[in-house]
Amino acid sequence: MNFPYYSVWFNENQHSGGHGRKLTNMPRSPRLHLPPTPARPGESPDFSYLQLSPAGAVPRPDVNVRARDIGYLSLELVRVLDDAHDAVGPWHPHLDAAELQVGLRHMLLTRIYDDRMQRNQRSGKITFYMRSLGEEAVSVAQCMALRPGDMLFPSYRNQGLHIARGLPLVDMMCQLLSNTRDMCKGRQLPVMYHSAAQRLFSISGNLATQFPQAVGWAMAAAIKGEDDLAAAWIGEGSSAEADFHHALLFAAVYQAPVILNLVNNQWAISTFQGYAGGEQRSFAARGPGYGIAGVRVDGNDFLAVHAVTQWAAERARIGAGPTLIELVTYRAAAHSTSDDPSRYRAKDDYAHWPLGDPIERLKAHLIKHAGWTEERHRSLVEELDAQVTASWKEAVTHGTLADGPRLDPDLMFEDVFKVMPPNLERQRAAMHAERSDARWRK
Ligand SMILES: Cc1ncc(C[n+]2csc(CCOP(=O)(O)OP(=O)(O)O)c2C)c(N)n1
Ligand SMILES: [Mg+2]
Repeated sequence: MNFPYYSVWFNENQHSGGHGRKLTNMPRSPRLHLPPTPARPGESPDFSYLQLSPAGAVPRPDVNVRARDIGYLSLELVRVLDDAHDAVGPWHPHLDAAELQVGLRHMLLTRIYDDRMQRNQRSGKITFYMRSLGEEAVSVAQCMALRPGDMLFPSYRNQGLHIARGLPLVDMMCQLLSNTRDMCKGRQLPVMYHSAAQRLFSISGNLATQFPQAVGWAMAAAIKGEDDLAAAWIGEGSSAEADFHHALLFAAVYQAPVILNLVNNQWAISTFQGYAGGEQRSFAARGPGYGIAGVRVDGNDFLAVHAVTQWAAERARIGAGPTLIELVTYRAAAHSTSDDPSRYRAKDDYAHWPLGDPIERLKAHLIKHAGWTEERHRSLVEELDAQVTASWKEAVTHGTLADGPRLDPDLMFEDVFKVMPPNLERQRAAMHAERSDARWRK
């Protein structure tokens, strides 16, 4: 089929980003609109579509405010760190220097871990990896603003949550290796960690399942009268799934103590966020539509992310209901080790991202206000680098892709059925027969 008008419409508007379109450019009869992607390979990075608010400019309402009275929070952008690296405005969380340094440490460890695992995949030591480069403040600041008893439902780009909750790196690496110490017993794609002890729910590769699961968990906590809350993370692309909407409806109706985090890193693999609905209105603005508080926050501003999460947590704990937080950030690296972003977006785009880098911004703030120095920073990087090296050395003693020890294949038949159905009994017997056959042939 040929759609001549649509391509004209697309070309005319592709650099406008959708916002502030002139009426003269609007079609005069119904037309299929294709959301524009701002910059393709070979073009200059273009972030003119991004709606920003100055640091310190957005008011901070009381935590018991009604969702319908704070629509502005879902359209503005809560920011604390300004361009001079000062913390300004009503959302300033006033964390002490020691706590901020812990935040910096977790973010740096996440980045160094990511970098090393990416290289391990490239040299064939693991099969697959996904980095969170540029998004470290989301997981780390949010985790630090929550309590250890709160239940977290992460996505595959939230390794900072596992690191900030204290899951040993060796455990995470053994999962990537699917070796004998893999907490998933070889049954999951690399990066799908979990930890019952740290209250980190299993990661699902089926996008957006985190939201209904977290809402259900929060409803149960409310029924039991507990004051632990649930927090979940999905990407902006995943919010196009029906699960997102079911979850918001249930959360609103039952006023579940839940924080629903939508990480808007602008991309869903090669698809720009406009196609998930970000062009006409912010993702956070979907909250008020359901009667849920919606807050749009600078996801690369550690202090703002911490403050907004703490606000939402307090709100949930006093029974004032759920919050939808849109964390505006940028996926600086490829989607995964199987992706090549130079095929679909502008080169050097991250260098032009208007909200900067979360680690660099917190570092600059600490240098200016909390006695941090380049020297201390360098030695912290060295220390964390050595920690990653030592952890990998230990992880491989539990098995690698090439060498044992290996997981017992019998494990694949366990943990699903209390009483094993006859077809699986037969398959297990066949496997045993084949394996003893193979041993006999040697
Ligand atoms: C239900 C479902 N549909 C499609 C996919 C394939 N898929 C995996 S990741 C991804 C992109 C998700 O983008 P986003 O939600 O923005 O998260 P991000 O990767 O940017 O963190 C897609 C389409 C999937 N895993 N599950
Ligand atoms: Mg995304």
